[in-house]
Amino acid sequence: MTSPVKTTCPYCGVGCGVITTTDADGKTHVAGDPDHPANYGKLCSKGSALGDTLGTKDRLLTPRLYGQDVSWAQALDHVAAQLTATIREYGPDSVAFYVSGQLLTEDYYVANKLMKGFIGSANIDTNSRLCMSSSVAGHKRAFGEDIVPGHYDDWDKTDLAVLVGSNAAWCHPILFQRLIRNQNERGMKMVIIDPRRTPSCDSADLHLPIRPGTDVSLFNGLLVYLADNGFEDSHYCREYTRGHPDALQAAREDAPDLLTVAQRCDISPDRLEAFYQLFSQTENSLTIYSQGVNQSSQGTDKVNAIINCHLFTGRIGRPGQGPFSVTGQPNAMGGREVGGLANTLAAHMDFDDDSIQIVKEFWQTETVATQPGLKAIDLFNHMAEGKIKALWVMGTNPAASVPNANLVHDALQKCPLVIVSDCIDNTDTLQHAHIALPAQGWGEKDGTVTNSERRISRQRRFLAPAGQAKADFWILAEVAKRMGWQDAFDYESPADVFREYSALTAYKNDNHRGLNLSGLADLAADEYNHLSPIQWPVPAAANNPATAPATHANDQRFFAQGGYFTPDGRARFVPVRYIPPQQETSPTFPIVLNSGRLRDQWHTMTRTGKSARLNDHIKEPLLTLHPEDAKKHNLVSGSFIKVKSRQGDAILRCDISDNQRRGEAFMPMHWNNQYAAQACVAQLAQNNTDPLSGQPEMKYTPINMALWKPDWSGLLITRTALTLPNLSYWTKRLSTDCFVYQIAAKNVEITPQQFIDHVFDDFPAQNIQSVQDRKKSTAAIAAFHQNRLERLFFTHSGTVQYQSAWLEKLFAKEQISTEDRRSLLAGKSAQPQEDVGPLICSCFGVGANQIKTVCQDNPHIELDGIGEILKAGTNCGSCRSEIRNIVEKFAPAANERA
Ligand SMILES: Nc1nc2c(c(=O)[nH]1)N[C@H]1C(S)=C(S)[C@@H](COP(=O)(O)OP(=O)(O)OC[C@H]3O[C@@H](n4cnc5c(=O)[nH]c(N)nc54)[C@H](O)[C@@H]3O)O[C@H]1N2
Ligand SMILES: Nc1nc2c(c(=O)[nH]1)N[C@H]1C(S)=C(S)[C@@H](COP(=O)(O)OP(=O)(O)OC[C@H]3O[C@@H](n4cnc5c(=O)[nH]c(N)nc54)[C@H](O)[C@@H]3O)O[C@H]1N2
Ligand code: SF4
Ligand SMILES: [Mo]
Repeated sequence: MTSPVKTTCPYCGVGCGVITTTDADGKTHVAGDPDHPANYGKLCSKGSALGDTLGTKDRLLTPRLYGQDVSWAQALDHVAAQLTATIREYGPDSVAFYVSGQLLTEDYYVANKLMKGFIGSANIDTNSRLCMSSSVAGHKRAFGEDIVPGHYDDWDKTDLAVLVGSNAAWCHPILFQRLIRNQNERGMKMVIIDPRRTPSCDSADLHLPIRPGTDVSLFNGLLVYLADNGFEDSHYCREYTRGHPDALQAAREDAPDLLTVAQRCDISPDRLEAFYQLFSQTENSLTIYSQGVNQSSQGTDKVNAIINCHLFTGRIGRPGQGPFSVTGQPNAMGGREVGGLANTLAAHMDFDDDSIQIVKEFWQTETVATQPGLKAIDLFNHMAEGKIKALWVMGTNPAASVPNANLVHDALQKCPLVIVSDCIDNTDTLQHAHIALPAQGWGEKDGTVTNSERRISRQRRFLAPAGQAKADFWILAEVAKRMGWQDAFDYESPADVFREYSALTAYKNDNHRGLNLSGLADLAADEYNHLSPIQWPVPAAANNPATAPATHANDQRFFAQGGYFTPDGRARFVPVRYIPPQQETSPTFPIVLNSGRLRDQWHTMTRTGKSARLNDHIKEPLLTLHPEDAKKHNLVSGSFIKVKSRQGDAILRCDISDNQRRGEAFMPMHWNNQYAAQACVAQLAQNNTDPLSGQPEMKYTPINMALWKPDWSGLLITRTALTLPNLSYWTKRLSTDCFVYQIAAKNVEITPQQFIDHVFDDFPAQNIQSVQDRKKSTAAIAAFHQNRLERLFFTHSGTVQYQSAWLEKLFAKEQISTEDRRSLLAGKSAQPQEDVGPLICSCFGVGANQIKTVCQDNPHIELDGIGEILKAGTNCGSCRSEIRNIVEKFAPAANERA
């Protein structure tokens, strides 16, 4: 066993501390870090399963040039020469970087410096454009700088948490658990504003299922209510802000009274009033918001509508009070800090003359970019028009995540030079790469990340790099040196980069910028290595991080006494009015498609897709619909649906739930061309953007849909992954000892027999056993190697959804008994195994059917009783709301309690 290493979880912006140990067989164990102030020892289902995602399988192990493995020297020389030649021929703005909130701060800083300081273009943008840019723009408008005023301690101190467009139970699980604890222990109240009844709503005191996109009116109405009922903090407004009469005037025009707002938001006036009353009367209120706010054509206005209410009541920067934008990715915040967005220059400085001068001096360069570059959506649009000649993608998978992905595929196809740095060797984006560069992944790379509360934590190395994988900052610096900038990129370690970045935040700062890390600019290598999680600002005198306690105890809140970063030091109220979503529904596209996340998958599944237990939660991509919409379209649960938008189409299965509003559907963002035939939401989603932030409206795409009837369905389980022939429907899932494919097709594409011939052609006839029933159009085929099961296929005419749990378990056996063989082809188990149903608790592997059985046996059981019997829900707690739903449904006494 190696000695424990303290590092940070590479998934969400909560930024939990993790302790890893690696045993003699190379298996890594992860545990929550009890000293880390983001999580105090807890981890959610994804964090707990991090060990499953490591290893060299499916990794990109060597640099590749036009499909050929090459040495690093060859790859780097080629990249540098091609970029130089492109810039010489077409100018600096013909090249672009598209980077990621999953890079470390050090990587991000070097990428930004290379593009904006030396190539001399600002064409570096990041997937944070799709994620946080509306919050950034809203913060800048109101505060003069992109600053989250509060910190996680506020989640423990608040008396009212309002979650707007945030499904924190699944997306920020550890923070959500804090809210639940405060609800239980202190009677804190929780309100959720989300068109869907999400798993987070199971714990809410009040849910407002608003019409999508109407948040601005909801908060304008709140502002009016606060004004009319005497809740203005006139001292705060007078001393520290500017512009509230105009904002209030706009709010009155947009949201004159409760009834108008209730109608616009399509919720009951009673519920609306209950929310307004609760907010008004609760001084300690915290408004937490995420992608339901940001990913909107009016995202920035939504952010300011929220902030206006907090400024008006002076509820900002005090314990338990404030607007709180939660970040998505582990280093979304760090990327914003270094300046990775195309419309910022560096270290919270923009393209004004003073900032340009400061950055020029600091980087000692004459070629600093002087105006903003292309934001992500514009970047891919320009590329599709042939205007971008070279693109370098790092740490993101735009072909699967940027909306209107068909256009992104075209753009990548057209771009003469596509360089992709990734850890994985098979992503939708890598398929377009001329040059693929293997990057070190979590556990191999070394540097820092900043979480939602501005806390900088170390990600530390505890594994040797896979193959020849290198750190992203190293790859960038090597290319920069080869392009002729040896001195400016002469870094030996991430600590070198971090010191330089910290020094830039301090350079000529004079308290003009809240982002100030001067106290970290002189860290010795050892101090950097041992750096405890620390919140910025870190002014020089106040801190010696080498001796700082793990829980940095300063009160690191902003703005309780003004001190805004606007020219006059005052916050700005922003007048905002509701604007409907840009692409409206129409008779041809009558349904609104919403999209977002599932509990146990991370984005395009490149890592979580490698964990069998995470894949067990939701096994196929589903489109969730309201029962009436399903009925109208003749859909039942499990039916296939063909979905079309103005941008693209998809085929996926139907899931029916009255958690959806009528006329609205929800689709997870995770599946892509590596995991399904046609279930990538990015291909459907529209790419209209918020005019201020450039963030695309990914929660609102008009679609239509129709029942799709295959001629046959099938279930394929195989020990090794397969390349399937072209089919309308397939999904792929890694299970413990096998891969599971659900399949459906029309006979004109391929018949079951043709499919069988294709899939079993690598087995000699004597290794195959089959049973066919022509009358019923069913078949079952199994292939063995000696006595071990290698591949299984079942097919049936029409639409069938196979249960595969017990069949998957047969792949764990080294020998299959004769009896097992017979019954497996008959579709029955010889020794029937309990089908545990969909996995609810990934920490302890407990399925829905097991919980159901316990409920039926214990009619009086409550949520905690399930934990006592099955342990389900007692570790990370991410599944507690799902367990509660089952208890309410199947423990008969629950109805009496209700
Ligand atoms: N399990 C898991 N966790 C993650 C991630 C992951 O991939 N998987 N990704 C991380 C990242 S990068 C991010 S950005 C965060 C995202 O975290 P969240 O923003 O919480 O997650 P989403 O599911 O994208 O969307 C949130 C909610 O917005 C709602 N919504 C849609 N339209 C509107 C609207 O008009 N108004 C309001 N008020 N709500 C609306 C949706 O119904 C949805 O429930 O999650 C992070 N955490
Ligand atoms: N319809 C719809 N679309 C969405 C969203 C939505 O809610 N709805 N959400 C949007 C949001 S908020 C986000 S954040 C994006 C996320 O979208 P992406 O950023 O495209 O998603 P990931 O799967 O996280 O891609 C990260 C890639 O980087 C690789 N990688 C991981 N670590 C490293 C590293 O250290 N170095 C390098 N070089 N590579 C690495 C991974 O293997 C993976 O291929 O999706 C956006 N798209
Ligand atoms: S909440 Fe879960 S995914 Fe997010 S940082 Fe913590 S352990 Fe990782
Ligand atoms: Mo995100």
